[in-house]
Amino acid sequence: MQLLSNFLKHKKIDSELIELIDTLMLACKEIALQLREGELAGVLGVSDNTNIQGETQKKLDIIANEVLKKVLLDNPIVRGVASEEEDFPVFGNSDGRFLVTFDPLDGSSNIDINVSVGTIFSILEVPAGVHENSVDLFLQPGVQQLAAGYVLYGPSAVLSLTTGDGVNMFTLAHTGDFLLTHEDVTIPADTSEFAINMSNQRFWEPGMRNYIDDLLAGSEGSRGRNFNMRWVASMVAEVHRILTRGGIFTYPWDSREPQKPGKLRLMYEGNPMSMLIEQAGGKSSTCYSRIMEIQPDAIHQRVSVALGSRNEVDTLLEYHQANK
Ligand code: AHM
Ligand code: MG
Repeated sequence: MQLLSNFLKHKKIDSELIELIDTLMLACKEIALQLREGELAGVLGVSDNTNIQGETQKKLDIIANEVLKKVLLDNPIVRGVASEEEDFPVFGNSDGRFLVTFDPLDGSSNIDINVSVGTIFSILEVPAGVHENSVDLFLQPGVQQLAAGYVLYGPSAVLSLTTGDGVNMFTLAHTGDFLLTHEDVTIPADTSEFAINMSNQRFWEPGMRNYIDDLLAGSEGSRGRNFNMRWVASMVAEVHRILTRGGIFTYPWDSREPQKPGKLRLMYEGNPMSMLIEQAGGKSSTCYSRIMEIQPDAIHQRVSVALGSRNEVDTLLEYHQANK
């Protein structure tokens, strides 16, 4: 089995990008250790803090954020980082080449019940000739990502990574190394499995409501077959399932906060997950357009997300077109 860094060298990935991915994995290994200790390390439960989106931070949200920030900014190739848990980007070496955005611990409502969570990251390059540090450096569409991925902290810790040439998975071994365990991941184009928080049904647009109604009608409805449902409430776990066996995941716009496009964040969740899904042959959309082509105008911008098996996402888009 191949080591992550050897695999990337073999693929002729830029050596500084390999160094950055190694640095990220150093932080993720530390987070994996803290998660494994759980209650024993006194890291479960909520803190007294709220983040910029008004969510109460878990102790482990804060720990994971601090670990990633410190480890990344200690490396001079990093110009700056932007985190779901920080109000503003934080800058490091002014000559650094890379920008990293991350959700330190996605799905953190699962921490206290010992269910899978994950770290999601996206790597961008500092635009040429820009010397001033500002949030604008980060506001690049997803198509400009150099690399993206997540580490799922489940029964085993797994890195799913793309550098723009397919998706590969690496499992954290007891030696502390990430070893290649799944090469060239491909998502089946068709699926009979969907993931959505059904409790929000009454707040959805008609297109989404009609689409889900037809899935629930199963073999008696227009789709002519039965569909199964999964909802882990941890996007990393949902995307991992879809990369492994196909499926569709959506967190759509809903009428509770009509001015916001959805719950998930473009820079920390939407873009990196879209790059992984597209690189594995799947499709990712807001239900109307490609997520990775959105020009961001704010670092904590929200986005409506529908991603997974290509043909099923296309079907969902047709429902939205028909109900516009
Ligand atoms: P978080 O980044 O604050 O953890 O929120 C994102 C998570 C996703 O992982 C998951 O898909 C979704 O929120 C679950 O939402 P809900 O609580 O509505 O089920
Ligand atoms: Mg989060």
